[in-house]
Amino acid sequence: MKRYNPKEIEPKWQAIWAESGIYKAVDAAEKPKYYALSFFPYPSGVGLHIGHTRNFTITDVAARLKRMQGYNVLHPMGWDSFGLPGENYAIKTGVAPQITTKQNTDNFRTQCKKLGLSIDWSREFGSSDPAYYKWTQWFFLLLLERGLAYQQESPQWWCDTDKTVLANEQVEAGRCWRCGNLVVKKNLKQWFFKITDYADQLIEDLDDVDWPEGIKTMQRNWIGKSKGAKVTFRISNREDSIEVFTTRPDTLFGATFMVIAPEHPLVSKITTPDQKAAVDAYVDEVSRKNEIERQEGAAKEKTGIFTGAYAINPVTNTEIPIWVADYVLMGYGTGAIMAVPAHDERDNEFATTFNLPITEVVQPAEPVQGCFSGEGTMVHSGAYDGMQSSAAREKIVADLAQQNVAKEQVNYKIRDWLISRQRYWGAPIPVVHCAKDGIVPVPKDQLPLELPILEKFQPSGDGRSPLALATDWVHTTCPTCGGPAERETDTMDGFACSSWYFLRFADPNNASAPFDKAKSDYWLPVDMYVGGAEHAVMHLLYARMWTKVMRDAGLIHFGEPFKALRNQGMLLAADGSKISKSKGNSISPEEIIDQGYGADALRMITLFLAPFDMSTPWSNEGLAGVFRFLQRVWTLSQKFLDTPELPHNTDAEGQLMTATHTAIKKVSKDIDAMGYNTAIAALMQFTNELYTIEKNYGFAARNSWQVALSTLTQLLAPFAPHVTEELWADLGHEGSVHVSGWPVHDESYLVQHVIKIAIQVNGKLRGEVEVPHDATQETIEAEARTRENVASYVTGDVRKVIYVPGKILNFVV
Ligand code: ANZ
Repeated sequence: MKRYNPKEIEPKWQAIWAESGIYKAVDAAEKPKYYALSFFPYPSGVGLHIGHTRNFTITDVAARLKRMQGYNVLHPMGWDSFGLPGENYAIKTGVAPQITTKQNTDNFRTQCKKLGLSIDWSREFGSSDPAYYKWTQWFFLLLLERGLAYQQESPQWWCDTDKTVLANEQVEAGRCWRCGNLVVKKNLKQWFFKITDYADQLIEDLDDVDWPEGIKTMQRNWIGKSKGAKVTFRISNREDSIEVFTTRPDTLFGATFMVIAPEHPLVSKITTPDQKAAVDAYVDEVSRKNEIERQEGAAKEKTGIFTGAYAINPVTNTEIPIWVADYVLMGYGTGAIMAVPAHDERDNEFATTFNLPITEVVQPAEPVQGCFSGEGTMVHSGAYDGMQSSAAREKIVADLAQQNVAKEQVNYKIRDWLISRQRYWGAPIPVVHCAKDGIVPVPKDQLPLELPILEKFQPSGDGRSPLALATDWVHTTCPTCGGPAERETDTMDGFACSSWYFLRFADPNNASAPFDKAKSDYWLPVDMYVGGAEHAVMHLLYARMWTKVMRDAGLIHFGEPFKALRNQGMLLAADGSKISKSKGNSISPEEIIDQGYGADALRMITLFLAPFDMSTPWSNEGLAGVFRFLQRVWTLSQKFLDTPELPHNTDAEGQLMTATHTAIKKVSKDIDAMGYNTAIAALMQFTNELYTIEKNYGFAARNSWQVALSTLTQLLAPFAPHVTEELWADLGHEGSVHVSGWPVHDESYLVQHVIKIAIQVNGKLRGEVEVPHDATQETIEAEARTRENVASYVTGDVRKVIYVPGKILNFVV
């Protein structure tokens, strides 16, 4: 008998697939299209890790299923190949990132091929290829033309380790998302994309996409739209006034003090001489704290200082003190608040700490503990007393608007996207700076503006990128006036490159445009996008913005790039801890394949351990288990092929057909819904059933066996593409199993001949009877009464019998 040896069959089929081009996506074919995509992988020096394996396999199973179901499938792969690690490696070793990137992508490609992914390799590219970043630069210029890219000096997050600025989205709890070090604010001139112009659309269009709710919520919160009002407070005995942003103008009568941020420009102006020393000391103390200390401190206990100045509450006309405190942030709203300690938690803590007056102005319908921040009935609010707070909110703003004291205002938390980086290994920003003409775009026919090859990679040290050291490259002429000019030396963040790559796969080799509209119209949007959850507010937000810009520029017809999104869960080490290089608990996909388990078993175990979107520990036993399962499938087919014809047997035939069609139904339902682990479990059960039938009847009913084993092979094909391809050929089929069509079940084989009915008395379960599936109510009643446990409760008059066909019979006595 032929033995199962993945080392033999896997490379063989990979070569045949490459030769036949079976996974090539055909542009604009008649068939319906399906575009399945994994997140853009960064080709690191260590090669594929087990997380990639899970990610790529999920997408591959979806792609293979659709291909078998008759779709024209696009399943491409490319590399997010610009980025810091390549450059840091170059600093350490002197090897140019161009060289290491090529080595790493070669390695990634080889490893992906060993996984048996059904990728159209003819569409591969990397974001650091000049032929690709030419168009990233082209998009930069498009944004510039449309007023959506600008350079501005402002305080921004700076990472001292990576020696570059970071976008807000790349700072997590005050730390650099890459290296984990604390970041600092620096005043720097940087490039921004105006993502704020799209804030409303980015919220609204989330309703139209099939994404995990958690990611949608994170995006909504990050954009942070809040409706409220801007209210102006006059300062006593001064010309100046303070503007605040509040979401609760209805609580204005309860504003008993004001708080301004320590960085607020009014602090130095309004502080009275007797308070100056104390205020200066406080502001200085705060400025020394980093953002984390500030947030943590503000959560623990409120600190602050009185300025000595007073403002006039515009509705009560009373004087209220103005304080400085670090729980008010300069970067949000106006950097100043009206404090309503009766109804805002933070203001309440502050008032309690510093003994400031607390006035209730909104009464809850029912008494509540602590500070009430909900809606209720207005009290202590003059003419507004008795109104509902939500109605009073609008009325107060409308009334104050007449005196120019308040106006409606919408605020967003999101800030414009900072995209310039002081790093070498990225796409150069294609503009020059001219003393006469200012910022001048590099003419589009001169793109790509290629990165010069550098010998030294250290950042220049003056806050500029290493490109500043390439003086020959930096000094150029102004495209407008021809005079001397300097090139921009910042490069674009890698997130710019990954904001449109999914479109390039529709037309990867186009030299005259980023993509052909007919091709992108055909292939896009992406039908199924799969990757980790960590990009919730970075890549997934940026790509949505670029897509909307392209739509507005008439380049594409849709506004959302990813119709469906799924996040895979993490694979953890066997002990449940996170896999990390430093812990030395990595699991190497390539080693597992080479040890002899093969790619098919590896693919299956990454999906069998748990639902694909849940994190789960790795299991070597599990791996051995799925390998044994594949071996059992293999052995059964080989044994069948080696067994001579037996006399026909109708029982065997019936059982084979029921098992087969039950499996088709269950596996199809689960795999369609991406219930991969349960689909695999159903395949295992189907295989066990086949073994039982074989034990009882041998391979009698040969035609039915041929159908059963061929069906098993097809149902298993998306998960284990190599072994199924081999078995499909062995079972005598022409062509590839992967384009053989998807089996369809026939309900008539599934009729259960005996069914179980639960018997209840007065709604309580008292027993169960087994009857033919077409038994009448009378038969079931009679059968039930023969059971002692039922009979003992059914004494005397039966008032009613309720029958739920096929399920429950209930005696009401
Ligand atoms: C008075 C008030 C009364 C408020 C009340 C809330 C409840 P969101 O929803 O996040 O937009 N605020 C405004 N600017 C701030 C800043 N720079 N730093 C800290 N807090 C600031 O929050 C808006 C609310 O947060 C505003 O409404 C303001 O407090 C506070 F019962 O005004 B509120």
